[in-house]
Amino acid sequence: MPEEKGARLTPQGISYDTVPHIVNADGQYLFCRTWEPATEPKALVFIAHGAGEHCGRYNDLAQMLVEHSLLAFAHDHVGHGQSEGVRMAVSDFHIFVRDCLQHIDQMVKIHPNLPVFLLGHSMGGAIAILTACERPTEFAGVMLIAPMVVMNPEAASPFKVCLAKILNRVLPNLSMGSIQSTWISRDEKEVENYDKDPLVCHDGMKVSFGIQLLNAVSWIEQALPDIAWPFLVMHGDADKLCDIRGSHLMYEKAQSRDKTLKIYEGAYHALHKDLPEIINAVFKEIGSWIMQRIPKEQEKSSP
Ligand code: 9JX
Repeated sequence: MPEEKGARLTPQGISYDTVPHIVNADGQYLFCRTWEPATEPKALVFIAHGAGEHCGRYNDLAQMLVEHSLLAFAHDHVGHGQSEGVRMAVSDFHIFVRDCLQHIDQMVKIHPNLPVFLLGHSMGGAIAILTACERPTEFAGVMLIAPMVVMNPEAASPFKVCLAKILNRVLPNLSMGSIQSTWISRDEKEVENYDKDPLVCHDGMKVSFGIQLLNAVSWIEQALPDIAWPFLVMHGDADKLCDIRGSHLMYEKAQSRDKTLKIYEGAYHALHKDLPEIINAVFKEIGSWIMQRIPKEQEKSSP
C-alpha cells in the first residue's frame, strides 16, 4: 500500500506540513512557536506552558522578550494544544522534560554560543525545574511563574491522592475534576479568554495525569537541595491553584547563590495574565532579570 504523504494533521485538522513542529523521540509531532528579534539575539529563552494550556498563551510575554533582543521559543507539550497525544495525558512526566531538552538542543544548534534561559508556569514550572536539574550547568537562569513545586493539598487532598493511586490501576482515564478557571486571574477578561480558548483543554484531570503530577513533585522534592543554578521565582499570595509554600521551599532549600523570590500581593495563579499592574511588574522583573545575566557586549576596539 502506498504511504500517504503529508496526511499528518494537528488535533484541529491542520497539516503539520504547514506549521512549525518537531518530532519527539516517540515519533509524535509537537507544534512549535518561535519569536525572533529583528537583530541578532542576545540569548535564547525556552518557555514551558502549564497543564491544559498551550504556548500561544505566551505571545505577550514572548513579545516583551523579543523587545529585549531575546529569541523566545516554545512548543505545545504532548497531549496539549496543537501537538499530538491523548489530551492531558502523558505516560511519564519525564517525557515533557525530554521533549524540552530536544527542542532546546535543536535551537542551540541554529544559534550556538548564546546563553539559554528557561521560563515555566505552573506545571511548566515543574518541567523547567526538572529540565534544569537534568543539565545543571547548561542554563544561564530559570524563571518560574507560580511553579508547581509541591502538590496543593486543596487540589490533591490525602483522600484524593489515595483514591488516585488505587484508581490508576483500574480506571486511569477517569476524570477527577477540572480546575476552576476563575482562579487563574483576577481579570475577568483573562478568565473569559481561557474559557473560550479552543486550544485549552477544559476536561478534568485524569487519574493517570494526577499520578504523573505526584511523581513530578516527588522528583522536585528530592532535587531541591542539589539545585545550584540561578533562578527567579514569582508567586501570587492569593494563588489557589499552586501552593505558594512550594516557592518558599524552593527558595530556602536550593543552594544557589543567585536566587530571588518575588511575592505579588493579592495576585492569583497566572501572574502573566493577572491585573495589568501585576503583568507590568512581572514583565519588567523578567526582562531585567535576564538582561542582568547576559554578558555585556565585548569592547570592539582595543587601545
Ligand atoms: C490530580 C496531583 C498535584 C489526583 C493534582 C494554567 C495536583 C495550570 C497548571 C494548575 C496543576 C493546577 C494543581 C488529579 C487527580 C498532584 C492552569 C494532583 C491530582 C491528583 C496541584 C495543583 C498544575 C493540580 N493550570 N495539583 N496547573 N495544578 O498541586 O499547570 S496552568 Cl492527586
